[in-house]
Amino acid sequence: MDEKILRILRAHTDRFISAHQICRKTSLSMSTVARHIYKLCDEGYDIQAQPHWGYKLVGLPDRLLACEIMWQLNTKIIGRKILSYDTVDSTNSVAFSLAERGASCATAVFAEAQSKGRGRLGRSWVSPKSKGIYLSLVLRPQIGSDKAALITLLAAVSCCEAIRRVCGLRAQIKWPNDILVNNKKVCGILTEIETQDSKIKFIILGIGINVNTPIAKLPPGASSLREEVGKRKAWFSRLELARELLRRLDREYLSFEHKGSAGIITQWKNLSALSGKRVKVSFAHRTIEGQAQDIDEHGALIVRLDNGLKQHVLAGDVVKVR
Ligand code: BT5
Repeated sequence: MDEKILRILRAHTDRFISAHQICRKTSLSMSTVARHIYKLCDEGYDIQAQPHWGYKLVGLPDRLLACEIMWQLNTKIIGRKILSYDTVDSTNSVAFSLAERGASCATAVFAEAQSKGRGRLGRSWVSPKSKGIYLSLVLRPQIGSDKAALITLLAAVSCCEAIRRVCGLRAQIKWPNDILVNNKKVCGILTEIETQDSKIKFIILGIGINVNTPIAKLPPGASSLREEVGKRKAWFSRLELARELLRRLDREYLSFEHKGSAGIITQWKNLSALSGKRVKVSFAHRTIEGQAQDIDEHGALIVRLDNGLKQHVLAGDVVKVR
C-alpha cells in the first residue's frame, strides 16, 4: 500500500493532493492514509502536509530502495527483480545463495553497507554505509566458460558510461576490473562463476562504486566520484546512478547475447587506461612485463613482452603502469 500511495504522490509532485483524493484512489480511511504517510516520512521521504490542501512529495530518501530504483527504470531484463538490504556481509554472497536457490537471470541485489565486502583473491572491499553503490547481479548467460571474462568487460563499459552520463566524469578502465577517474580507483568489479559439467550455471556480477565516499574512509589510491568532481557538486544521487547503471548493463547485456562481443570490445578499447602503456602484470607466482597492446575476443589482455612475443593474459593484476 505504501507503494500505491507513493505512486499517487509521485504523479502530483507539482501540487498538493488532498487526503480525500488519496482515500478515494486507495479505498483507505483518512487515518490509515495518515499512518502510511507517517511511515513513508520515517523511511526518509520528504512529504509536506498542509491542512486543507493535503500532501506533496518534495524529496526522496538517500537510500537505494528497490521500489525507487525500479521507478521509470524501463529495462528489458536487468533489474526485473530488485532486492535491497540495509547491511549484508557481501551482496555477492547474498546473490550467490539466491542463485543457488533458483533466482532468475538479472535479479539485482543492492545494499546500503557491506560488513565483509569482497574483492578478488580474498581481498576486501571497503563499503561505508549509504555512501556508495554495492550491487550484485545474478546472470545466466548462454555462453561457454571461456567467454566469462567478457562479462567483466561488459560491466566495466557500463560503469564508465553511467558515470560519464550522470556525473560528467571521464572514467577509464584499468584491465581487468578497475574503473579509474583521474587515475584513482573509484569502482571495482568482482565476477564469480559457478560451473557445472564445465558449463556456466550462473555468474554473480558484483559492482562497487564509491559515489559520495569521503576519501578518508578509502584505502590509498582510491577515490570517489564526489571527491573527483571537486567543489562543483556537494553529492551525487546514488539512485540516479544506480538506475543509469542498470540501464547500461541491460543494453550491453542484450547486445552481447544477440550480437556477440564485438561491440563491447570496441567500446572497451576506447575506454581503456592501458592501451599502449608499459605494464607489469602479476600472477600468483610470477610477473610479466611489457606493453599492453590490445584485448582479444575472450577479454584477455594482450601484452607484448620485451622479447617480442605476445602473451594473452586472462587473469592477473596490473601492478605497474608507465
Ligand atoms: C575489486 O577487487 O576491485 C572488486 C570489488 C568488488 C566490490 C563489489 S561491492 C558489491 C559486490 N559485493 C562484494 O562483496 N563485492 C562486490 P580487487 O581488484 O581485488 O581490489 C581490491 C582492492 O581494492 C583492495 O585490496 C584494496 O586495495 C582496494 N579497495 C578496497 N576497497 C576499496 C574501495 N571502496 N574503493 C577503491 N579501492 C578499494
